[in-house]
Amino acid sequence: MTEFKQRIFSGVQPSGNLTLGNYLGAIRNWVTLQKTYESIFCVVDLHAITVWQDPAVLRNATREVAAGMIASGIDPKECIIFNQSQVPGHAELAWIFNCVARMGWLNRMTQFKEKAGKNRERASVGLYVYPDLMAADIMLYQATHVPVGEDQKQHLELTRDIAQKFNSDYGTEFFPIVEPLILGEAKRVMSLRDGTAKMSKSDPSENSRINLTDDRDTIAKKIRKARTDSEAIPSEIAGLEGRPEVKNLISIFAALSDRTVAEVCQQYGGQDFAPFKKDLAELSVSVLGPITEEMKRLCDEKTYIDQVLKEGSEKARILSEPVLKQVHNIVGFLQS
Ligand code: AQP
Repeated sequence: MTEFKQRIFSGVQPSGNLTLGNYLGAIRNWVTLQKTYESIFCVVDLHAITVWQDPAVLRNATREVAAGMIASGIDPKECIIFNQSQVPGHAELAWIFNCVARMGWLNRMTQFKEKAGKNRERASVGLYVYPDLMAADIMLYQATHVPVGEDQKQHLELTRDIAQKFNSDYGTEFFPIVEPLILGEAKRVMSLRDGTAKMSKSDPSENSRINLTDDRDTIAKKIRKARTDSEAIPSEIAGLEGRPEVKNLISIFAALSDRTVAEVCQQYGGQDFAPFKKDLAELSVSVLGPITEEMKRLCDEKTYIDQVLKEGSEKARILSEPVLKQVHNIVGFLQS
């Protein structure tokens, strides 16, 4: 068995404002993991253009997502932070993986079905092969672990399938079989308006999500308006069954306060939602407020952010080039 260096890769699309979902499902866990793993964090702009992005908005969002990562505590001196399009190996390995992955595998991807909706025929080919690019992002660095929200679990299973098929097709153990790291009490943060839909940057309803750029009043207003139901808060986890909106708010509270869902149920059980929502708004502001402030400050320092991304890209290229060269060799591409 090949021994791989323990390495993390993960990314965020610059397809809008960072949300509480991105923070709790991914970025916050990265901050903890960067202390124990060699870490590579990527602003995945190639993924973002699988749906139309205005070029000027995309440029801004790329800087803003990088600023959000740094403001949340990702240390550019300890980790590699870069934007995907500055390292050509991602697109190149994705092509090779397009030739490894099977149509049947991609046809099962729920994210494509959700995003393409009824307009499947009009969706971009990029959106369809998005998971192949994601597999390439990870395998380009032979990463062993990927911290993500629960929504990305299926794509990581596909990454494992692609790595396994590549290894078996070419009689090698070149690619590691990656392990997902899905951590915390809020693994899938749901929309504040609909507890059955994921909180998402691109949801047309602003009130469905909390953005890392929201100010105190906006956060309080969104939480006040968050959908609940007419029953009291349950005092046990079992009482959350069939109440997705309530479960979501309790999970967010637990994650933000570093407590368990059971503990939060115990504290607020039997009460109605008004005091709970008030406390949740205060808690959210106290955790997110300093991040928002720092993010704003960093967004004004475009030269600094661009420099971080440039240096990160150079480091990423140095790591990725020998991997890609070996892939060329394994596949049989003539190298002069
Ligand atoms: N609601 C969520 N709960 C938990 N984790 C989440 N993540 C995203 N939304 C939630 C995690 O954040 C990381 C980056 O996600 P992404 O930006 O690359 O893509 P996404 O999952 O498609 O996120 P969005 O916000 O829904 O973007 P759009 O609207 O553009 O599609 C991933 O680790 C993801 O699991």
